[in-house]
Amino acid sequence: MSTLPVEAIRVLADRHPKPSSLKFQYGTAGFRTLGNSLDSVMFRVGILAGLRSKKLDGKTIGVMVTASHNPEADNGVKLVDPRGEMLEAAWEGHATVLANAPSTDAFLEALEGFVKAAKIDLSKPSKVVYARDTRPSGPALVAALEDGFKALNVDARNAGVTTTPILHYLVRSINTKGTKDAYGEDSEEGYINKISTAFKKLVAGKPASPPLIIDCANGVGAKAAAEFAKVLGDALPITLVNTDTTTPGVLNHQCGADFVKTQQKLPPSLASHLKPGQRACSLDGDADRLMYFYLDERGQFHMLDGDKIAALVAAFIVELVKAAGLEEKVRVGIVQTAYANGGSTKYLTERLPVKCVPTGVKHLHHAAEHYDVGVYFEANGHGTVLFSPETQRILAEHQPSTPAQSTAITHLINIVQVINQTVGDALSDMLLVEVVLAHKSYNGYEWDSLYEDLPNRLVKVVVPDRTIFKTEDAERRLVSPPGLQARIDDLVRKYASGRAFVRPSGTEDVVRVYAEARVRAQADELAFRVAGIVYDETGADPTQRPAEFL
Ligand code: G16
Repeated sequence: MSTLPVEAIRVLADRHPKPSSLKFQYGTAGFRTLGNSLDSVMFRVGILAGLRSKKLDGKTIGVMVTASHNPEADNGVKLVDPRGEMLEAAWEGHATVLANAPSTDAFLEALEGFVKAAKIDLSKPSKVVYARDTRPSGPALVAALEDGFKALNVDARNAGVTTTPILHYLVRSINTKGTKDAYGEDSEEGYINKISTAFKKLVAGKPASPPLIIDCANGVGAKAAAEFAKVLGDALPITLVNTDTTTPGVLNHQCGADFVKTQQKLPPSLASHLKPGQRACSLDGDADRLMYFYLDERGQFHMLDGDKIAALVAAFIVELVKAAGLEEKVRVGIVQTAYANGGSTKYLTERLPVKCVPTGVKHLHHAAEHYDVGVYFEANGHGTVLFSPETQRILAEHQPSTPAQSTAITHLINIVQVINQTVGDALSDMLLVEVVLAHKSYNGYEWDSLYEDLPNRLVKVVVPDRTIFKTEDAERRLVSPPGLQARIDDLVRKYASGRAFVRPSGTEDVVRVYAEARVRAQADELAFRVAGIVYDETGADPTQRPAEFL
C-alpha cells in the first residue's frame, strides 16, 4: 500500500487554484458550468479518475469533457465507469467534496481522508481514457485534466475529439478486450464498423430509403456522422447539415436536438433542405441525443421525440421476439421520466410494463437493467436499449424451429450490435430507427400516428436558489418549498388532461417547469401560470419577472 504523491500533487494543484466564489456540484451529467471557471475542477477530476481506476483494480475509467446541449460558453466533465455506464452515485458526492476544497492544503487533506475512507489501494495501477467535444474551452480544460493525471501518474489514453457515446463505447471495449464479453474493437473505427456492418445486414434487400437529413448541431457528431455516411453509402443516403465546428458561437445555436425539443420547430438552417414528407433528425452538441421530425404536405412541422422513438423501437423488438418464438423467455419493458408525454405513457402502458424514474440517464439505465430487454428514452431524445446478458445468451443459443424464427433471431442479434448499450447514442439510435422504418415501410407520418402527443410546454425559471426545490415520486411532485405542490395541484385540476411538475435542473442553474394539456393554448397557459407561482414563491426579483409568466 503506497502513499499519495503529495508533493507532486501540491506543485500541480497550485497551478489550478479553485476560484473562491464558486461552488461546484457533480449533477445530472457531471460538473457543468461556464467553461472558463472549470480549470480547478478538471485538475481534481483527473486525480479522482485515477483513484476510481485504482479502486476498481486498474480498470479503465472514462473522462468526457463536454457540456452537451448547453450553450457554447459552458463546458463540463463527467466520469464513465468500466462498463461504459455513468459514475457510481456514491462517488458523485466525493467528486463534489473534492472539487470544493478551498485551497491546495484543503484539497490534499480531503484527498487523504477520502483515500483512507474509501480504502483505495494506491499501489494498484490507474488507467483512464479521455476525450472532449469541439467547444473552444476544451483544449485548456483537457490540459488541466492531464495535469491531474500527471500528478497521480495515471496511465492516460487521449481519445481526442469525439462524441460522448464513442467515449463510453471505448471504455467498455477496452475493459472487455479479450474476454467473452468483448464489446468491440477499442477505436472510433471499430465503433463505426461494428454498428454499420450490423446495420447493412439489417437493411439488406429493403428498398433504398430517401435521403435522411442530419442536423449535427455544429458539434462533434458531425465528424462521426460523416464517417457513417461514407461507410454506409447506398445502404443509407445521408445529407449532413450544421457541420461547422470551428466558427465561434454556432454550436447548438438555433439548431440541434435541444433546440428542436424545446422550441418545437424546425431549425431555420434546415428550411432550405427539408421537403414535405422527407424525414430529418437533429443531434445535440456531443451526439448523445436524437430528435426526428418531418414536414407534412402543408409544410407543418411534426416532432418525433424520445417518447416516439421508444414506442417505435419497443414495438419492433416485441414483434421480433414473438416471431422468434421467445415471448415466454424475453420480456420487454420501458423506462421513462416525468417528461414523457402523457400520450406516450398511455400508449405504452396499455402494451408493456412501464417504469417512471427521475431525470438522468443513470437512473433510466439502472431501471432498464431489470428487464430482459429494457428500452429507455428520455423525451429529450436521450436513450438506448439494454439486452440483459441472459437475453443475449438466449439469442445466441436458441434453436429456431422455422425459417421465420431463424430470420427474427438473426435480426435481433444484429440489432444488439447496432445499439450502443453503454449510453444514449444519437447516431446508433438513428440507425436503429432507420432499421425499423425500413422494415415497417413507415414514413414519418406513419410513425407519428402510433399515438398522439398531448400539447406540452417546457419553461425555465431563474430563481435565487434552486436547491430549495426538493421532489418525490420520480420528480413528479414537490415536497419543498412547502405548500407549492398544493397550489400546482389546484391549478392543474382546472385543465382538461392537465399535468404539470416542477424540478431543479441538474445541468443548469434553473428550475424547470413542464406542463401538458389537451389543447396547445392550455398547455402553454398552464406552464406559464406554474412558472409564475414558482417565480413569486422564491423571492426572486419582481422587476426581473418574465412577462409571459402569468
Ligand atoms: C443530461 C443528462 C440527461 C438529462 C439532461 C437534462 O443530458 O444526461 O439525462 O435529461 O442532462 O437534465 P436536467 O434537466 O437535470 O438539466 P445532456 O445531453 O445535457 O448530457
